[in-house]
Parts: sequence; structure tokens; C-alpha cells
Amino acid sequence: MALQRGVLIVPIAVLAALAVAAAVPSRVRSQTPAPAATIGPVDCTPHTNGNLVEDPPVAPDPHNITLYALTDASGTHYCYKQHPNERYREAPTIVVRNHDYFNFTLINTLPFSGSRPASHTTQGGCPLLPIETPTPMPQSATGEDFTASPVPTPFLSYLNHQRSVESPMPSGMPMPGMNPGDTNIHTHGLDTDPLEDNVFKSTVAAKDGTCQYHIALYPHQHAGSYWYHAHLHGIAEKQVSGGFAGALIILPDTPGPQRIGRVLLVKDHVNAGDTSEARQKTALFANAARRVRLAAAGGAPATIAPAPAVLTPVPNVDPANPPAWHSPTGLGPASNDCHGATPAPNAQFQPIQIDGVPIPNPGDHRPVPVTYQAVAHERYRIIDGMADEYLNVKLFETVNGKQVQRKLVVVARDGVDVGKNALAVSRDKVLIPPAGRLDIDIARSGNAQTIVADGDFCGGNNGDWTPRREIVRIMPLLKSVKTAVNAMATTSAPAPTIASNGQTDADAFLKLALATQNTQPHRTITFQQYWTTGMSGFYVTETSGEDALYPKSSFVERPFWLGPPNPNDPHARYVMPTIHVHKKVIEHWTLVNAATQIHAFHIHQLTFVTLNNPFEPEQTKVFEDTTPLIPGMPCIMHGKTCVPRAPNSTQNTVWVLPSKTEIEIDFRNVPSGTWVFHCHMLFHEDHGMMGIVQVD
Ligand SMILES: [Cu+2]
Repeated sequence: MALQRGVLIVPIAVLAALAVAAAVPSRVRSQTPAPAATIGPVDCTPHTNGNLVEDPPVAPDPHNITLYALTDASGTHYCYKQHPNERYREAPTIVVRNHDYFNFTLINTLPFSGSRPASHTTQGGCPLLPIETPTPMPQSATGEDFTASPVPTPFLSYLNHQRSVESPMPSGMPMPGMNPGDTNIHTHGLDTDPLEDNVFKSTVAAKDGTCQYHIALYPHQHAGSYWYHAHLHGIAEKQVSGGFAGALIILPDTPGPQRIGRVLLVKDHVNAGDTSEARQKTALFANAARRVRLAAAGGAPATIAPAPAVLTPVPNVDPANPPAWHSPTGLGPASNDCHGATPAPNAQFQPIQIDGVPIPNPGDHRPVPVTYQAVAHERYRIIDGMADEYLNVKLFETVNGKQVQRKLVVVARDGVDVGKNALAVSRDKVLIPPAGRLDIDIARSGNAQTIVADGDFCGGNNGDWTPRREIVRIMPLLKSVKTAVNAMATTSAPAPTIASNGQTDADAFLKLALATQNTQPHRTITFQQYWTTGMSGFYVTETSGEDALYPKSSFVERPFWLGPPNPNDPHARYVMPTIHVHKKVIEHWTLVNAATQIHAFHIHQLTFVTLNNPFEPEQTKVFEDTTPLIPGMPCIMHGKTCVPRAPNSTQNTVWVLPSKTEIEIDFRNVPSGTWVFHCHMLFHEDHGMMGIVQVD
């Protein structure tokens, strides 16, 4: 019976998706009065039809959307609803035509205590947090934790450059001047007014906790798969993992009805902030904090050393080809997950879900999420809406009881079609970083087809175990209901065509970009991590640039830091990691990962093409707005050469050979303004791995 009900519900979701008609734009700000935020605890549990995967509900009026940011009685789950009393399954999908606009009103009903954060200015009636005059970050040199290293290591910084170190603060504290009851929203991947889609907006500082957003889509926006999520620095990981994320689909603006296809929104299925990344790093931070307290009490362990007054940077370094450097986080035995080994039997895996349906982890006795396909071709939009987790996507078909791997037919990445007329590229696997989107075409089969997220990618020495998970099984529709489905005007997606070499839109861009590479600005952006005391630890720095405070020292490492101004110490004003870019150019960026964990580079407002993605070596290129950065390689020094550790080696080492990922990044069509780039593992972003891009 459950199966029958499930089969009948699928076409209803498809019908709702098809019902979006061409909208007539009237570019006005919403006049909806802001309701007062006086809602009590609500039910944020996803109420699904068993393990049946149904698309999230579509917001009925694409031009005016009210989103309540809600939490349940325990405060451990969050949800976006259009009305607090409606039954929750998943956050509403915003569906909008390209080149159109949409308004949304975000009503923050989260409980908060203490004083409202100060804000100097507002944008569209919504206050901005004061990043322009931020807190000076203390320069005291404490906090390293080298427990994993047998070698007493002095204060470390990347290539002996100066770096900022926070003063001890308990882990889990919000940034100074911030309130854990605050929230805001970001439309991930949209090319819109950067003042409007501004991650420094604060609903707690707003009247009635309400902010209104007017999102106009700019001419160069691509129709495709996007998402929206909470993006308040310091608490983004907690809020996104708790549930503050939803799908955002931009349809082509050509006349007539448009198919949406299927929306597969993968999210964390945890209490807010209880992710495996946060668990692991919080334990490390707590250890660092304990050592700092010991040091302050005069019992400094031998492994903690103060920063030297003067650091002499390593001379003659090509920032884009850095030498091996000491690991600032210490290293354990060689990481098994980089060598295809299976996780330890007692490994704990983080629960995740798809459209509200829990996905089984190894050892869970729950069914694989299931859905049905009636049409010859269907477009599946896989959105990684998790705070920190990667999806290493593969496709299998069950033939005579055995799973046989099939090629993924990729029609879009990160909201950008591979090309016109359902042009596609073929892949064995695609590693979607957190925040990435993968649109694939699946042809109807008489057999079950299973989309799998595999664990066989390298998350690095400080990364987590990721298991193989079957995230959704696609079943052929039963004959008995096929007629009914066809009667509901369900149409097939166009059959895709696999691109030949050089045929994709990204190939065309790359041809232009590579031809002008010699005259492009080249930058190196370096990702590094240090175990500190809970509020920072993750650093991203332009290591090829001049520094505003220390113009002769070439760069200073600083984590992103948000807070109110400190009028007592104008000389120590904290300067954000900031990159200045001239618009209308293509730039060549080398993304260096000097840490031993995977990271996910993301930049707001624009896309890029990765030249050498070690996770995906196929030659045909696609656009991305988020890309994984392979971990630095632990190595053993032999003279001046650092030799990679053998797989499964138990030999300890404190050396790391940084990895590099090169991208061609397209600033030709962006507006002037300021926005952010960051690691999209949100625990890392919250703890400092973010910087500002200033485009003029
Ligand atoms: Cu990261």
C-alpha cells in the first residue's frame, strides 16, 4: 500500500513543478508589511511519506516569499516555513524565471538574549553588522597544540610570516557583539546586487527581527540549480546543519511552461552544530584551550612557545609553488582515507538526509530513500546543502541483482549548463563539495538505478571518515499507474548529447582565458589551519599580495574576524583578509592548500573554471562556484626533498607539501562592490577561513 501511495504522489510533485508559468516582471520592492516575530517553538521535524523522496514544496508566488526562520522547542533543529503552523517536510523551493526578480521577507523568530548587535548602517531597511571597523584581533602568541607531533615545535606560521593569534576564549562562544539568536540569508550562486545579498545583514538588529530582500537577477545570471542558506559568520555551520537551507531554481526565461525536473536537496540530519567536523575540531580546540590555560598558569608545556618578536620570512619563495613546510596542526599516522582503506569498524558516521528522508549509514537498519521515474529522461538536481560534508557521486544500475556502475551524464554544474540543447559531459564520478550542485540526466530503465555517494576520496589527515551511502534509488514506475502519469502531461526532459572535446561553454571560456593568461593578474590564495582556542584556527590569505599593514613583509596571515570597533586601540585595527580586483578581467588564481585536510573554495557572485582538479581528471571542463582543494601531502624530509609518506605509514612527520589547484576566474561581468570568498566547509568559514573581495 505504501508503495502505491508513493507512486501516486510523485506525479503531483512533478505537476506542481510544471505549473510555474512565465511571470511578468514588475521590478518593485515588496510592500508586504513585516509581521512581528512573536512565534513560539514549532515542529521542525521533516514529515515525509516514509522513505519516499518527494521534491520540496514550491513557493507559490515567485515574486513575494515570506520565510519564517523557526526553531523547535529544544532549539536543536531549525526550519524555514512560509507559515509557522504549516506541516514541515522541507524548506520551500524558490522557483524564479531568469532575468526576473523575487522579494523575500525573512522573519527571525529565534529566541535571543543579551543586547542587540550594534550596526552602523542599513541596506534596504536591514541592518549590517559592523565589519568596517572590526575588532583588533589580539596578537598574543598562544594556542598551538602539537600533541600529535613528537617534535617540540616553536610558534609556527606559514613560511615564517607574521600571523594573528586570538586570545583564549571558551569554545562555542559567539563572536564579540554577536548573538546566537541572530540569522540572515544568502542566495548561493546568484549574480545580483552584492549590497542586497549581503552576508553581514543582521535580523536580530532589525526591527521585529525582520529583513526584506529584493533579489533582481542580472543579465549574466545562468538559469540553473542554486540554493539559499543562513550565512552569519560564526554560526553558519550550526544553522545550516540544523536545517536553515532550501533550494532555489532559476528557470530559463524563454516563453511557455518550463520543466523543473527533480530537486534532490541533501542536508545534514543532526542536532544543530552536531556535525562530525564540529565534534572533531571542537575536541582539538578544547585541548588547545587547556594548554593555553596551563601556559597562563605558569605550567607551560614544552610544546608551547611564544611568537618571536621578529619573524624572518623564508626568502625567495614562489607563492604558487611553495616548498614543504611544517604542519601547524601536527599529524597522526598516515591517513587511511587517502588510500582507499575502509573505515574503522567503530567509526561514527554523520546522519544525512535527502528531501527530508534519512539516508542510511553503514550499520543503520533503515531503507534506502526511493523515488520513481516515469519519463524517458529526467533531470535530477543534486544540491549539497550540508554544512561540511562532501558527496562523491556515482551511479549504479541493478542488473540481475548486482550493482553495475554507469556513467554520470552531467548536464550542469553549480547552476551553469554544460552547453545549449542538453549538452552533457560523461563522468565516472563527481566530487560535489559542500554547497556544490550537480545536475544529471537519467534515462529510464527497467532496473533500479541508485545514486551513491562514495567514501573513496581523500579528505586528508585531519578529515573525517566518509562512508559509502546509497542516497536515492530510482525505480521504474509501475505499469498500473503509468497511464495516470501520462495523463498529467508529464513530459520527458530532452535527450542529452555528450560533448566532444572542446565543445562545452566552459571550454570556449577556457580557450579565451588561456590565450590571455600571460597578461592576466596572477594571485595565490593559501588555506592554512592552526589549532587555537575555539574562535579561529582556519586561515585564508592572499600570499602573493602586498599587505595593507605591513607593505614590506608581503603578507600576514589572519583569520576572518567580526566584531564591534575598539576605540581604545586604533593602531591595532584588525584588517580583514582582503583581495582588490579590477572588474572586467579574467584572473588566474592558484589555490594552495597548506593544511592536511580537504577544503572547499567558494566565491560569491561569479564562477570559474578549474584547470587541474585532481578529483576529476577528465579533460572536458565545466563552470563551478565551489571546488574541493586536495589536502596537502604529509611527507618525510630527505635532505631538501620532501618524500610523501607511504600509504598506511605509522611514521610521524611534521612536514606537509602544499597542494595547488589552479582556476581561471571570470570578473568580466560582475558589478562593482564587496563580497566574500571562503571555505564552504562552514565550520572552517565560521572559524576564520573567509576573506573579502573588493571589486572596482
Ligand atoms: Cu575548509
